[in-house]
Amino acid sequence: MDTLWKGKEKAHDATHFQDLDPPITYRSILSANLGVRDPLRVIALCDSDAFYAACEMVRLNILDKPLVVLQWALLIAVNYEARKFGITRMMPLKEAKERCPGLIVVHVATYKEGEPEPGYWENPDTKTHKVSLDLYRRESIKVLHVYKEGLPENTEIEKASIDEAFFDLTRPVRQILLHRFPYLAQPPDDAPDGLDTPLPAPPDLSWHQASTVIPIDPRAEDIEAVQFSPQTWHDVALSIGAELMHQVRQEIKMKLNYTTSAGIARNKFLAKLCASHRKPMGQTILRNASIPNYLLGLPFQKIRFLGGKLGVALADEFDVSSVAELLPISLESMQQRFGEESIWVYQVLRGIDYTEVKAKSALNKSMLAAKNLPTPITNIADGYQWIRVLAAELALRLTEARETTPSLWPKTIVLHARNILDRDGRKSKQAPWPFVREVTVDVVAGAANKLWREFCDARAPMKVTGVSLGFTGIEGVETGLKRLDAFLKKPSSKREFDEAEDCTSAEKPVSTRGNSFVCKRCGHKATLSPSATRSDAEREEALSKLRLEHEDFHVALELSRVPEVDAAARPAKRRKKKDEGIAKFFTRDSRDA
Ligand code: TTP
Ligand code: CA
Ligand code: CA
Repeated sequence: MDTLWKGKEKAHDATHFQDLDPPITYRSILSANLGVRDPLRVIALCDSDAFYAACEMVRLNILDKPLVVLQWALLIAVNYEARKFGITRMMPLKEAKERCPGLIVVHVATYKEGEPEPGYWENPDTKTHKVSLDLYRRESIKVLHVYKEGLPENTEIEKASIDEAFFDLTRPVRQILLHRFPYLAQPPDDAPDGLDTPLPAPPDLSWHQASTVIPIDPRAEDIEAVQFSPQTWHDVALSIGAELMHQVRQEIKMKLNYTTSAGIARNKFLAKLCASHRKPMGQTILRNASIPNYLLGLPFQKIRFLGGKLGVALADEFDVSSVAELLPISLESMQQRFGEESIWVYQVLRGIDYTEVKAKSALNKSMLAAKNLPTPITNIADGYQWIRVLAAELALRLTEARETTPSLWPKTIVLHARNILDRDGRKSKQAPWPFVREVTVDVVAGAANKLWREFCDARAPMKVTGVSLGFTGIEGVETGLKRLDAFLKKPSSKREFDEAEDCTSAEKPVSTRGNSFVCKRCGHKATLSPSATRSDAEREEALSKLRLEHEDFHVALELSRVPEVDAAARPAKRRKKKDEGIAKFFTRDSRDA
């Protein structure tokens, strides 16, 4: 594809970008799964516009007015109306108000001691309140549901942060391609290499109308002529991907009133990069031919993961600031300095990223409520009020999560605290979490208070500057059942606890008679509600459902006693791995939960 290099004065070494023009053959289009190296790969990233501000606008039913979201004294989200006044994130509130006297200022919801639910209080204070992001989490899940419903079933979706998701559209796009261009399904009889024959050139098509297409060379005079026609089948694939994204983004607007922006490209990092090209309510296509010039002019810190410590280290080590300057550095010297894994950096600079789009488990395995304390806790008694605030948040979040997955239960409750007068600094205490149907503030606070007392050493001085309370090992009962099942299949000598026998003894744990059954283990009697229309079979089924529910209860109870080293108890091991190679340069974005 010679257009790739056309128009660039300072000829760059085309060999750097060879990967961008792979042959596309009948075999490529007919393969069901070519994975991350698929030459027709289509990845999108969709990011909600001014997300927290948008959530508040929808909640308050305010449209088209300048609004900012405040967290303590900081502006954390600025809607696009307010941006017209030159207001930016992190600007002092005073300045923002001067720029726009009619500005609507919403402080994020906070938990207040003694209140079971977060609210929008007047003058919240970090000394007495704790920020709640629950509204945004909830809305984030709703957006994700619309993506899932709106896109073809074979789209892989990965939630990447509170307001972003990646989409692997390769499979649905391929289906559409074959449907629209059925002649691609079979090589012509005279094809020289059979399935390995390259596809014929695509017909003259235009790009998806509502998308912005990044030009191949922004400085070329004949931009229209060169850029505005898909020239490869991958271009056509990107354009179809853009149709799908546009449609689902419109659904989000219609159903939830949120606007979003998307980027569509051959891989994740490029999709993310070009998603911010046209905001708000825009979507951008970055075709392969446009990648070299797009990347060359870029300060490399703009690339996902190269913005942080790794970017700084690269700039320092090689005394460079742009992608163009980094390109001549050989893979060997990069690996010498930053370890094996820096091949990832080397590839990214060449427009390559083999990272998969992978749906994360629907269940968040842990939940954490944390608070940095502006006024440190110096004695046991002062801790209880904060624990109650954290307990309220956890109780609410678990209860809410159970609305969609009723069988959800955590295995462990963990309290972390940072005592700056203690040489060991941060410590955690944990306890198995009992199976309780109603997780109230009182129940959570009760368990947490106990951990707090264990944490506090009455004889030692304390100055606690941060506490967090969390649930870990959250699972649906079905998963728990499977795990228990696997566990019990091990030879008994390997079993780590005895009680397991109780809940899976060979004899049936319940006896059934008529419309009710009595559990032999706990004596609980469950009775079906009377129904005149029930047949015998239906009665049996209803009864066995009740029985299963009750057995779940016992299994959950037992599982909560299974000793397991969970994530919270493994920090040392993890840290070691993290410190190797380039990994140590990655810091987790707290919003990427
Ligand atoms: P972003 O997607 O970075 O920003 P945004 O959605 O507000 O605006 P844009 O239209 O440019 O995408 O972050 C998503 C939300 O995360 C944001 O609305 C507020 C929150 N956030 C913080 O709380 N602190 C921060 O430093 C950033 C960057 C975001
Ligand atoms: Ca956003
Ligand atoms: Ca974002």
